[in-house]
Amino acid sequence: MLTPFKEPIYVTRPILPDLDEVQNHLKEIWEAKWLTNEGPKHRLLEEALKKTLLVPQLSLFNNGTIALLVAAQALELSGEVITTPFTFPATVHAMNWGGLQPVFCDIDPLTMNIDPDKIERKITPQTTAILAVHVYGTPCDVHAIQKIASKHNLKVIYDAAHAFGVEIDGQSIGTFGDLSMFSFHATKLFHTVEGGCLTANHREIKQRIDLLKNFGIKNEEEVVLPGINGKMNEVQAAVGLANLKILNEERKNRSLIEKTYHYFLKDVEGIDFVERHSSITPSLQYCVIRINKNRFGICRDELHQKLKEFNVLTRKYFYPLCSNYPCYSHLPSAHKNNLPESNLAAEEVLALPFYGELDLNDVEKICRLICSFQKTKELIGIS
Ligand code: T4K
Repeated sequence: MLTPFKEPIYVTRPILPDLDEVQNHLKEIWEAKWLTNEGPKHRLLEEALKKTLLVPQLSLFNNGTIALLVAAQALELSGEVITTPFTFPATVHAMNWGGLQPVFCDIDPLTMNIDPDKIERKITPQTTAILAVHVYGTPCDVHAIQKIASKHNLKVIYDAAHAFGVEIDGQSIGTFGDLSMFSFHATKLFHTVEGGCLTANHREIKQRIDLLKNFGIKNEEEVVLPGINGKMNEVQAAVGLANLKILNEERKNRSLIEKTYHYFLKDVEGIDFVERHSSITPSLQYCVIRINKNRFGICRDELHQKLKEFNVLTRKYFYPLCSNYPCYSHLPSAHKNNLPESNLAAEEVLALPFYGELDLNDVEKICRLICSFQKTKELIGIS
């Protein structure tokens, strides 16, 4: 007889570094009386992350959303930007705040990333960029996207909020396109409480980004660009430095949890995982399943609700779909007929509890619960 968990099991919990380690950093910050504006911790974290993410250029930010806003400014985008509706609101809102018109393109049903085969027909004389998202850390078809961008002289920004540490054949995900944005929000694999970064391949663009994130101030006498306040402070950077030390341990634990979910759920009728190619080094940011109502017997929303009754708080990332928000649903590209795969994915996805501290016995229990709700009762792998 399966009983509810006594305490809520959240979709994620933040990694927390050793408190003494953080306190040591804080002591140094207090002594230096240098709290923000590119202090020593900021510089250390920028260098450390360049090595961790294997990227030539990196600029830290106070959060990922501001980093996206600055990316659009840095690349001098205008007019229309082709993007995916299957993402967190920040992706599309950042373009809107930058005065850009989002044009929604449908996704590939397997990766749930923007479908390169559908991008070209969205291009108009006003299009200046493609903003693609590596959803759940699954890499976009970066080569196909670059081919289209080069052919039409478009910029490419990747929202890599979920893709910390992802590599394709050993190449960092942060080196594709013109710019990539990583989020370091508390719910991310690596975090700085709030935070983020932009990665780039060239020094000139980093210099422009660094001006833009500091109000465009070049020196005491010159303000050269219409910048914003995108700066990461020293306390955030300190948490980041401490978190880097526990990242590998977190990855190891998450890998075991992912394997456990796969072991119990992969053969269950009506449940599908996102497939991962062997050339990909994963982020282990999320563990997401898709529920096919006809095969599983109940729909995703019913499963989400039933799990909640057992204190398992899964999340429907990304429902509702951005193109269905009242602020975007009037756009011609937002019409449901143009976005069948995105609309279906938004109805079927469920992010399972996934964080290093999650007990493997609890993972097994969550799987047993999921199987117990299956109407067809084909409990493959679980008695
Ligand atoms: N692009 C994409 C594709 C993104 O996914 C995101 C952010 C962005 C851009 C923007 O990056 P940032 O500007 O945020 O750097 C969460 C995060 O707030 C958000 O950063 C993230 N994506 C999104 C996918 O997830 P919510 O609204 O689901 O967060 P919340 O507060 O409901 O937290 C989820 C669960 O995490 C809670 O139920 C419990 C746990 N939690 C959360 C926090 C904040 C904790 O245990 N401790 C905590 O401190 O958005």
